[in-house]
Formats: sequence, structure tokens, C-alpha cells
Amino acid sequence: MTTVQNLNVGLIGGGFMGKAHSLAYAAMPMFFWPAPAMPVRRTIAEATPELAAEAAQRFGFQNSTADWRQIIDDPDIQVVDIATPNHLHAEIAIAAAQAGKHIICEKPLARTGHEAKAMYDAVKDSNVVHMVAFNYRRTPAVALAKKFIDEGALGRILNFRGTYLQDWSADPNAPLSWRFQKSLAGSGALGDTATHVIDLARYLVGEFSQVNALASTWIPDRPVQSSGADSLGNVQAVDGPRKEVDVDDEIMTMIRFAGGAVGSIEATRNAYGRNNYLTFEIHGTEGSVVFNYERRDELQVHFASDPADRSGFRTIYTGPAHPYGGALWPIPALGIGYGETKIIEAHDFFEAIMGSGTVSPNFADGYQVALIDDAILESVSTGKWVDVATVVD
Ligand code: NAI
Ligand code: SOE
Repeated sequence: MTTVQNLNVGLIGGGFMGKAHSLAYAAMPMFFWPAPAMPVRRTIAEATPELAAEAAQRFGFQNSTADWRQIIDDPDIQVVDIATPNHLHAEIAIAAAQAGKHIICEKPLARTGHEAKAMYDAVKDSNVVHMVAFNYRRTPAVALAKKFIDEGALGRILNFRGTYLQDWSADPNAPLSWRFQKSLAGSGALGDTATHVIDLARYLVGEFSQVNALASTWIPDRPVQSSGADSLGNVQAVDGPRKEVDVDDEIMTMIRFAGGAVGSIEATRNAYGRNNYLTFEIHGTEGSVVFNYERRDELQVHFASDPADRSGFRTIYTGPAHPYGGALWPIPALGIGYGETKIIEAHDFFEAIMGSGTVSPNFADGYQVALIDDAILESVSTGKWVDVATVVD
């Protein structure tokens, strides 16, 4: 019989991502067997004792606490998972690194490049495994696009066009959660959703050298949300006080990549009719790929070498022949979901802890994305092309 070692997890934050990460820990060994290690859901921290106790029961944790420092101080916990609003990421990650815990932190890693640097320095100094949870990379169709690019099937990459369009905040009465407050979130659509596309652009095409961006805030104030976890646009009581939105609702940037390609990214949470419209279209000298997360089992490809009488986009449905396929479902197009991307993410993180020692995207990647965000915001205020700074080791 195969026996797999346990690793104890302390999860901080029991909202949307608390749910997704708990599911991933429970299901990871069911998909990936033998698992690199068995995730034991040891302790969950929430904002109050009541929320923490309820989260522990719901998400299958042995203990609960309203003080995340108890997780840091627990010598039996090896893994710290940060799934809180963005303003808490740095303080928790730095404390966890200093305590020698392996860390997975939700995106965006930090509110600014400065904050991200402190987090990166802390994990480097303590030699722990670190990961930032840009899980969309782990959609099989996205990894398949990466494989085609790495194999040279698209030739030299000329451009990347990416979008992240949602509509959950289009209603002016959608509440003011932490996502609309600069002090808590850092930025709006930029940090919340454009960063996912920035991560995909770096993963698929390479480093950014310059950006030229504009931003808009369409809804200047919103009714303050009464509860803790973001209700993601669900209009509750709208008669409460309204407070200023001090982040972007929409961001658009042009990109120059260090390797010579050009590109663009658009992100908004006010695009009625769009739900999780995370897309990219990449053109190379030998072909093109198109991906839309709302049809995440599919990758559209076109190769310039196809005979003229059958030239055109064809759709590949991902399955066992494709990245992560062996661990997922046995027939193409049975359908993978958001949960599967988090299960793969948990597997790759645990594999790094138990073996290779590193995983991507990690805090260096999260820091680089934060530097790109800084450059985008500088361009928004100056109206000029801005050079992107580079993470220095
Ligand atoms: P949420 O608002 O649903 O949940 C956050 C939870 O943190 C709430 O339940 C809140 O009570 C709790 N919390 C607040 N202060 C706390 C404290 N001091 N100690 C413990 N818990 C505390 O937010 P959501 O959507 O789960 O987002 C969390 C993080 O995950 C953010 O950084 C966000 O950007 C990221 N995220 C990433 C996604 C992805 O696709 N990778 C998807 C959604 C969010
Ligand atoms: C809201 O825009 C949100 O939950 C983002 O915070 C996530 O990162 C994205 O994956 C889904 O949408």
C-alpha cells in the first residue's frame, strides 16, 4: 500500500477563496495519486470567532481561530495559505516566512511593488517554498497554448490581445466591498482581474518592457457593504451610506514585450453580459491560438502551414492527451471547472514542498506583476509610455 506523508495547512480567510482552496485540499489526492503529501486541514482563521467556527465546520478544518497569528505560532503547521483581502497579504506572508512556513498567497501578491518586494525578500531569506495563486495558468487549454508556443508551433510571437471582462459591479448599487477601496485592495480591476491576464501574458509571451495605459472609474460611490466577505455585486440593502470608490473600474493598457512582441490588455467589472470573460488571442509568424475561459475546455488553433482548402481555426477539446490530463477526467470535454484549476495548483505547490523546492508562479512572479501594475498606474497618471522595472535578486 502507498503511504503518503501528511502536511498540516493553516488557511487564513474563509470567503470565496477559502472555499476554493479547501475544496482543492480535500480533492487533490483524489485526482493526483499518489499525492506528493496529504493536505490536512488543520486550522482556519476568520475575522471573528463565530465566522471561524462556522468556516471550520463547513470547510472541514480541525480547529478555528479569530487570530491568524495562532496559525503562524503553531509548530505543527507547515503550510500557510493566505486567502484574505489584499491588505493583509504582506503582514501575514512576512510573519509566515519568518516562522519557516511554506506559503501560498492569493493574487494580487501585494497592493504595490514596494509591498511585494518586502514579501519576496522575506521568503528568500527564510528559504521556504512560495507560490502566488494565479490559477488560470493551470487551465489545461492555457497550458496547451504554452506547449505549442514553446515547441515553436506558432513561430515568433508577434502579439498578445487579452481581456478580462465581468459585470458583477456594473450596477451602481452593487455594494462597496474591500475590492473598491484602495487602502484594502491596492487598485480596482487592475489588481483584481487584469493581473490574471498579465500573469498569462508573461507566462505565454514573456517579460513586459513598457506599458501605456488609461483607467476609468465609472461609478464614483457605492453603498457600503454591511458584511465581511465580498458579496461580488449582490445588491443588498442599498439605503445605507454611500462611500467613494477610489480605484479603477476599468483599465486598458498597450504593452511592449522585451522579446519584441506587442500587446494589449483590457479589464473591467462593468461589462454587462460578460461573466468571466478571460480571453487571449496570440498571433505568431506560423499560427495563432485563441482562448476564452468561458469555454475553458477549448483551445482554438490555426497553423499557417495548413493547406489552403482547409485553412481556418479548429477547436481542440482538452482531455487526457493534454497538460494535467492524466490526473483529470478520462474523456475530452467532460468539462473542467474553476475547482480543477485550484486542485492542480494545490498539487504543484505540494510537489514543490516535497521535492523540487520551487514552483511557478511564485513570489518573484507576484512581485514582477506588482511592478507592472505600478508602471500601468504611473502611465495612467502621466499619459506616457512607462518602462517596467525588473525584479532584482
Ligand atoms: P472574500 O471577501 O470572499 O473573503 C475574504 C475573507 O477574509 C472574508 O470571509 C473575511 O471575513 C476574511 N477576513 C478578513 N479579515 C480577516 C482576518 N483578519 N483574519 C482572517 N480572515 C479575515 O474575498 P475572496 O474573493 O475570497 O478574496 C480573497 C483573496 O483572494 C483576495 O486577495 C482576492 O484578490 C483573491 N481572489 C483570487 C481569485 C483567483 O481566481 N485566484 C478569485 C477570488 C479572489
Ligand atoms: C472578482 O473580480 C473575482 O473574484 C477576482 O477577484 C478573481 O481573481 C477572479 O478569478 C474572479 O473574479
